[in-house]
Order: sequence, then structure tokens, then C-alpha cells
Amino acid sequence: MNLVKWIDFQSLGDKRGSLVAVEIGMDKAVPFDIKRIYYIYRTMESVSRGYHAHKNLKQVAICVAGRCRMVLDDGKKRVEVWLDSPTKGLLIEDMVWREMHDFSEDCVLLVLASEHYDESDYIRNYERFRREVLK
Ligand code: T46
Repeated sequence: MNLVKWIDFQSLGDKRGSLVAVEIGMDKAVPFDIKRIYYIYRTMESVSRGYHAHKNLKQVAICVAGRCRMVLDDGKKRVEVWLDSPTKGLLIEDMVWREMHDFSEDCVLLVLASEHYDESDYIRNYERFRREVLK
């Protein structure tokens, strides 16, 4: 499985500044209906977040300001990418362990989610995640 799936958004900039439109649908950028949007901001640089996987949740993470480092792990391999562009979305599928590190002070991470918030969808123990994803 290719863990790193980028979605490129077109920047509709003009001399006034930049604008990105995110559209959903089969032939559009985001491949699922968005049921929830949240954003993470003012995370301290020394703080790491995430450390979980989701059983049934697809998400697109877009760093609309600043940057952070995202680690993705499918139980077999671990990769890391920098989210540092408002025109690049990272598609995170079900059953992928994620960690977020090295938030810049100005980081605003916007996340589009395919499902409503459900704490029972989280797997917060890495060994349990590996057992479930590798079985
Ligand atoms: C993910 C990464 C990228 C809610 O009540 N509703 C929500 O929609 C969310 C996302 C969180 N919460 C509550 C649950 C916790 O009490 O907000 C608190 C912080 O959530 P959490 O510790 O899960 O945050 P992160 O940054 O570790 O993870 C979040 C998402 O939860 C997760 O789905 O993939 O961002």
C-alpha cells in the first residue's frame, strides 16, 4: 500500500492573494463526503500529537499555515512527510497509525473527515494496532 497520498489543490491566486477551493466527489479532489471538519492550532513546538489509528475514518490533512511533520505507519513500514503547503492535502486512510511532531508556532492544520467524531473508532495502543492491521 502506498502510504503517502497527496492531493494537489489548485491555488486560485491573483494579485490580491491566494484562494484554494476544496471540492468533493468522484472526479474532485476529496474522494469522500465530508462529515466533519476540525483544525489544530497553537500546538506548542515541543508537543507531539496523534499516536493512534482509526478503524473506519478517512481524512485529508492540509496545513493551511506553518508546518508540521506527520508520521504514518501501516504496521509494516513507517514514513514521514512535512505538511507545509496550503495547496497540498495528505489523504490518510483507515488503519494507519499517525503521529504529528514539530509544529511551527503558526501551524494551522485543517482536517476534513469522512465520519463524525467517535472515540470508539480510535485505536490508541500501538501493539493493538499492529495486531489488528497485520492479521
Ligand atoms: C487525527 C489527528 C490528525 C472531539 O471532541 N471531536 C473531534 O472531532 C476531535 C478530532 C477531537 N475531539 C476531542 C477529543 C479530545 O478530547 O478533542 C480532544 C483532542 O483530540 P485528540 O487528542 O484525538 O487530538 P489529536 O491531535 O491527537 O488527533 C486528532 C484527531 O483526533 C485524529 O482523528 O487523525 O488529529
